[in-house]
Amino acid sequence: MTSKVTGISEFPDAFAQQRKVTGMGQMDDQNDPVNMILGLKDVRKAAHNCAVFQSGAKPGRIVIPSEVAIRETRQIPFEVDPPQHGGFRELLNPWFKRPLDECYQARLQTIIDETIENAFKAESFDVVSQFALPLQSKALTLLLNTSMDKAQTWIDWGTHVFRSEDSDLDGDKANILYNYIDEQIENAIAIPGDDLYSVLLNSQANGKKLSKEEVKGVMILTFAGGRDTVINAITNSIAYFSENISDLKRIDDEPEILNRAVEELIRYFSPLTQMGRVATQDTSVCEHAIKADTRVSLCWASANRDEKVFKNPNNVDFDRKVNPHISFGFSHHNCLGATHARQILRQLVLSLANKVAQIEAIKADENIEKLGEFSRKVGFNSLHVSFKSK
Ligand code: EMZ
Repeated sequence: MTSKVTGISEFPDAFAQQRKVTGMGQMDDQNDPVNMILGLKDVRKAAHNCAVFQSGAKPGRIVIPSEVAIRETRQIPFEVDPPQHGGFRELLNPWFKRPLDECYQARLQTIIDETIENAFKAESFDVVSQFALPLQSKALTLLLNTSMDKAQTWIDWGTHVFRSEDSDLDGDKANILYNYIDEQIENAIAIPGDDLYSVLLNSQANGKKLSKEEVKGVMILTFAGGRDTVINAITNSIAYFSENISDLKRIDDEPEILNRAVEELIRYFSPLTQMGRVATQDTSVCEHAIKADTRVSLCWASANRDEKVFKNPNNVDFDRKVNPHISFGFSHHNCLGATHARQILRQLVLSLANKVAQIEAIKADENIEKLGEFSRKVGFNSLHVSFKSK
């Protein structure tokens, strides 16, 4: 079986040239320009220096594209600086580590098995809307500890809660999420349960009970942060294996390489291109002046291809033993949802390796991010494939 589309497993490094020449890139974003930090060492250093490069700026400003125009609620903990940040993480960490429980994993496996079974039944299907989005939404019911029937509403929202086909920042769409969360919070106040809303409403951080607005801030992040990122990681993995089926077979033969393989895929795809910070004072990065109250970005996608750190950075190498990628961020703000995301990918990739003999790609529409002078393939708007079972 030969694929009708080719090259879809390739995710070129959009930043190579600029990283080598100056280590910095520039882009405008709604008249609030961004100096992009491109090298791994520099990204780590800035991520660590949260006194100079803050996250607790105006809500929405550290996101690129900025969400200042469509969001007033501060997302917690990612738009909060230390020391308050630490108090929120302490509260949230145990909950977001639940994917390590066997019982959670068994429930996730049922969702994954059903998703793959449905894929076998279809002659062909769109991985983004018919595989990755439903899988991400159903898995989210486990993370929130809510009933599975909630997932259909979230599936209907589409891949991104703030972006639509017509607009990168869709205020009407964002309001659907905000209203939904407000309603769920009121329900949890009226009838407390054992879901994340109820748990947060009855919790304290930094010595104070969480306010409704703070609970909303955690919930917006939980819905938005792990959505297109997880969908991209799933879809891109399937695109990769469609052209590298021997790598999938290898995981079936040598399951002990699973975790290493998943980390390498996550490095290569870098599902979140970058995250911003706001400078609290005049400073410099790579001899480039950064003015107080302007934005920089920590460009994870570029850092993960840094040739000073990764040998053959543009190759997917399941034998890469040392892999200090920063796809889940770095330092204080490393991704709260990483355990959940990793668990989905590990169980999914292993199940595909066990069950799928061939993946034929039929039609692909790549999602190219335009970032000033850079164009980066981050995933797919749609990817039609067919699965052949073993
Ligand atoms: C924000 C962000 C978090 C933002 C870790 O990333 O993800 C983006 O997709 C959202 O639009 O609001 O949650």
